[in-house]
Amino acid sequence: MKVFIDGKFYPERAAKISVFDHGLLYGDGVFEGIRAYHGRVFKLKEHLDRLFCSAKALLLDIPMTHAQLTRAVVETCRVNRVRNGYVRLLVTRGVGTLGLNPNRCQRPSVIIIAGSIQLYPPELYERGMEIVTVPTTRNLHSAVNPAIKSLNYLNNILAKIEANIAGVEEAVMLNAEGYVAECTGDNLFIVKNGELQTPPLSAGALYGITRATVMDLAREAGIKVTEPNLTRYDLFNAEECFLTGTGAEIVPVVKVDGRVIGSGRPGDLTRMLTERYHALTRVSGEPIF
Ligand code: PXG
Repeated sequence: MKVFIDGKFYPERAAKISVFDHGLLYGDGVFEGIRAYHGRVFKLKEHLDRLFCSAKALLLDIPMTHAQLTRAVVETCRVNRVRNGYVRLLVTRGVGTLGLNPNRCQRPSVIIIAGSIQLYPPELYERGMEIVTVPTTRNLHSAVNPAIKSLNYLNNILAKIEANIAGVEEAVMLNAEGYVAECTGDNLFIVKNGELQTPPLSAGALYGITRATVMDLAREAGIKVTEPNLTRYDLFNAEECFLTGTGAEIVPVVKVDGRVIGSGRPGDLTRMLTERYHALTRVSGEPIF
């Protein structure tokens, strides 16, 4: 594997950054997780737009343009012969001193890794997943805004650990008001009266690119989509429930906090949207070869 660091490709073993990089010392930086399908980078423009928005919120100047990053991501897939895979793009604050002041950092670093990802076993997509609500709430907008895809993922990691302790793969995170926000690395949807519902971004969800894609696909199929505040009660009484994310794609959920959702099997609307999502990945994206 060859890793892109600041304009050059390095063999995996030589792909290293300084221990004085504030990305490591403080989690000061931003990232994107992107997928390639069938020789195309899926939704690359949307991922780069979100990367620039995350960086802007942190006053982090990305030392490359949108067009340069597009070329670099495609090139990283090409040199690694990744046609179906996963791209991790990071921008760190760069090398600084042992104090948290970012003004002491010389220049942000851009790192691009192209490899593969399999978050959950394939059977889980057939049978459906069990999830639980966890004690750790989603970050407040007034603290670290949950819209920022920063290198500091401890809020989500704590929730993931709590899910693991409960013996399940994924956690439902509520916000400080008790409304459903999202899961640790995925957005959450339910089906109610045949309509699709997902928490509003103001509830503390990431502006998920898979979320937006699924909402578009549902509307194209004539399904109404709304973004109301949701409580745990709404999840328990949903007809269907599923999660969306670049890594996870679309995961059916069949149990929440011990309550069986709908029939206890992946629902029809979930299956239909999954098929449409995979069909879209076959025809859309930035060509690699
Ligand atoms: N919420 C959070 C907190 C995320 O980190 C999503 C929602 C889904 O957003 P997208 O834009 O991907 O639909 C994410 C993204 C991983 C991994 O390694 C996690 C994500 C994406 C790719 C890989 O666990 N999370």
